[in-house]
Amino acid sequence: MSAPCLEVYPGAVHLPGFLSLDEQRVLVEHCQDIGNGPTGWYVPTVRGGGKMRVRMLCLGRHWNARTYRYEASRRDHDGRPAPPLPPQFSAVAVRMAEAAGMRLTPDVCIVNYYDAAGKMGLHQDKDERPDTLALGVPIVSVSLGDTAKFIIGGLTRKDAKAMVPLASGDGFVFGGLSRLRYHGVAGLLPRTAPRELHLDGRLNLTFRQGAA
Ligand code: MD3
Ligand code: FE
Repeated sequence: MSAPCLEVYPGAVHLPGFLSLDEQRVLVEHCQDIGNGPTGWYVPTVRGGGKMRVRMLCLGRHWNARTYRYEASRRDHDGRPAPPLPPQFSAVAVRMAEAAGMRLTPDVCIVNYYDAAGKMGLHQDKDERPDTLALGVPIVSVSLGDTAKFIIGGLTRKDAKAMVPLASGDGFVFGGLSRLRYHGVAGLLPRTAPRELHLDGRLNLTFRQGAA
């Protein structure tokens, strides 16, 4: 028995319903514990001065929203060292990559928290090390809570786009030729989270290699 595995584009593999409700609950609780602690959630301000429409938490390394570089401490926010990346989190990402026929050794997990108005504009993820990008080492995404309207395009901003609903417990692995595709989140489908998670909105975890 294995969960379904849908290759949306070469190297872009959707794993619907990969995580059990119990596995989801453990991740949600752990993220909320860190997020509500002293090195908790913040709203990044990007280059140009705009605020992002998500709350963020970087584990293992910090992604600086001003410089688009990874660093040890939250220099664009409160100067605190990034909380460690829990090994149980990384283990989930490694399992998902394996189910998609890929491999990564994550050194960072970026947790995005979307409330009802949360969204993320179209962008590429290319701040990781050049060798990681060139080799197509995947980013692994874990969705928890409300379903997201995830938008995926091509290698240029104007390419055709598709909408893929990402539901709670879904994995998505973006490696190989899909590693540099443009993507974003158009919004949430409100009140679609499993009630048992006690999560208002959505958490997305992205695991990355090459932030060190
Ligand atoms: C496709 N997060 O954190 S995850 C991000 O749902 C980000 O919070 C979105 O985009 C979210 O950078 C989407 C799915 C994702 C992540 C990385 C990708 C899709 C990707 C890299 C290349 C192509
Ligand atoms: Fe992204």
